[in-house]
Amino acid sequence: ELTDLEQLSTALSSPNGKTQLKTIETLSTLGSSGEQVLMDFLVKGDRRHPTWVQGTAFLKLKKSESAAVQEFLSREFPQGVVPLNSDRDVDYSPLQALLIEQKFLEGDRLTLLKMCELAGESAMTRKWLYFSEVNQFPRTDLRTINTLWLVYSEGKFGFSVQREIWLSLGKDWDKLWPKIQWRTGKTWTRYPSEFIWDLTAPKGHLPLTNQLRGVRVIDSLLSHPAWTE
Ligand code: UYC
Repeated sequence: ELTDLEQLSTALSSPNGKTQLKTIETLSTLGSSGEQVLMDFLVKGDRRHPTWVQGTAFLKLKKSESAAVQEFLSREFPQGVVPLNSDRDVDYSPLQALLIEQKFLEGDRLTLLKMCELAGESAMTRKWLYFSEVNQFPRTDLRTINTLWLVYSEGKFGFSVQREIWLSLGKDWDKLWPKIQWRTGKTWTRYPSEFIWDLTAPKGHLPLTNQLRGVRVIDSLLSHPAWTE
């Protein structure tokens, strides 16, 4: 016969995301025994490929007042749960820190700056991207940026989420914009005040790609081999 805690531990690996989210919620109301289940879950997980479930468990533990939990986190995950791989020596730790704090507006701005850094000096000065630079991005770096967004947003944000929605709409940009609330009717959503900078946003709302210069940059991002190879 399974104890309640064992059942909750098993439910963390349910194929149903809503069940997983509720289970983390429940465990976080059970004090140290619930926290222990969440810590075991993080230790057992695949650290090279963290999912948003691990990210959500990490964020819950981060809020704990227990010294044992905080020691565990600073020993096992001092910077967070996402490995910050880069083929061009870009440091994504400030981005990870902002997303852990759920500072999505600042994280969005830094995402653009980090992609400019990835593209090189001229993009860093320009502060915006050419689609041809995005095409040359290493898969490793785009995956790192995407995983950071995904893992600290309960799976809601990230280029791969936008890509899935875009594909489901037959790659029709005019259908994508209202779906992710970048446009309402004929009106573009105004940057930054009208965008939603928390998890109440619709799926795929963040990160933003400015459409002032057309769709080529977001097309390169969502068509990148990072998502298929
Ligand atoms: N902005 O409207 N956007 C900016 C978006 C458009 C404009 C930044 C997204 C439409 C100007 C980000 C949408 C438009 C600037 C975004 C959006 C427009 C600016 C900061 C919905 C007018 C000042 C980063 C599609 C009708 C900067 C950056 C400039 C900035 C994002 C205007 C992240 C998703 C077509 C004037 N907008 N942007 O790129 O470049 O500067 O002059 O998309």
